[in-house]
Amino acid sequence: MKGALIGCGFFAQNQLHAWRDIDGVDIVALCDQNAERLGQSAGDFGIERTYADAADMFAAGGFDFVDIATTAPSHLPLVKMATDAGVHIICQKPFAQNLPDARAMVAAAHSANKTLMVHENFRWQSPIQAALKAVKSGAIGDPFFGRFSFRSGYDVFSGQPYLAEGARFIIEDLGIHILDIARAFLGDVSQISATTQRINPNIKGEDVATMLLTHHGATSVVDCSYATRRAPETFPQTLLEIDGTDGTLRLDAGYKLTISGAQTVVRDVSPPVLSWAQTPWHNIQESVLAIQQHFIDCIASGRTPRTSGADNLQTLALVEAAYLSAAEGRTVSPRAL
Ligand code: NAD
Ligand code: 89Y
Repeated sequence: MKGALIGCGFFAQNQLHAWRDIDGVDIVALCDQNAERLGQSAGDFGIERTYADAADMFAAGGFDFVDIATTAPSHLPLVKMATDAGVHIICQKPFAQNLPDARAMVAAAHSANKTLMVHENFRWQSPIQAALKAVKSGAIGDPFFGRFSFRSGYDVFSGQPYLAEGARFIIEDLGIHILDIARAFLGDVSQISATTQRINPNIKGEDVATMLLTHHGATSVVDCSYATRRAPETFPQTLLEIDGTDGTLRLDAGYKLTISGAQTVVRDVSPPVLSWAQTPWHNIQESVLAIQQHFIDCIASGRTPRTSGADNLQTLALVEAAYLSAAEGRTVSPRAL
């Protein structure tokens, strides 16, 4: 399968490495408005066809799918170009700046009969997958409570300076992944209430968010912070506590998975460090390979990806509902948005 990639920035390097690791996939064209980044990535990955303008790349064609690795404002026009060109799409998160844009992209892919998947990769991290497998197998009975926690003091702004500049920060950038993990474990959400805080005075958006979610038959707390200085520093680990009718599951710092039912089993579920990965990012980097492999497998077998564009509407609605809840000091139903 031949692919093209748009946006050769900070995170796209992981996507390019992962594509190289997937059998039967060849990235044949690259696009970026920034000539330096475009040239650097083309050289590093040996890709000959390069474009400053995505419209020119789609007009030239010659690929089956496009990987959109740009930030959210460009997603709608780029997805529309892709559906007009009749190619499958894998698009970075946050999928859209608002729900109407996200719905328009899902509708465009549906009309073109093309696969549209979002890089909602945190649930694809192998420690999270190990925990999910245990819960879905019934190891702790029916889950009735979850805590999904991401707290760190890691400097994400040096690699991604735009994160300090937006009116929104942690829910839209990082909380989106943790809300998606909560959905993966406990299902969709009927109500959410949230508070936000800004602790770091040098950024515009919120860097702390605490959210209470009502699922069908379960309640969860999703707490996220980039203002937490602690030892050990756990970036970029999501820590879990799930209580079920027959036991509990915990994913603690250092990728330690404890399942307590009739007996207690403790496992090290540390993710592998891929040849091109760097700690502590290896956890995220491995999930990039896993999600991209899933995208290819789904296209080949005609299945809908688990983190499809349509599925991601639910996660995006939770993000919008969390901001609305925090702004208005009330509980919000994401289904009403
Ligand atoms: P970046 O700013 O480093 O790179 C984006 C690149 O896209 C830039 O080089 C820019 O010139 C290019 N670009 C933007 N619009 C374009 C257009 N219309 N045509 C061609 N090129 C265009 O950003 P980044 O840090 O790499 O982040 C990209 C996205 O990845 C963000 O949405 C971010 O949230 C997401 N991200 C995801 C994860 C994850 O784990 N899934 C991790 C980090 C970042
Ligand atoms: O952009 C974010 C993401 O998706 O994962 C971690 C991150 O790079 C910083 O919060």
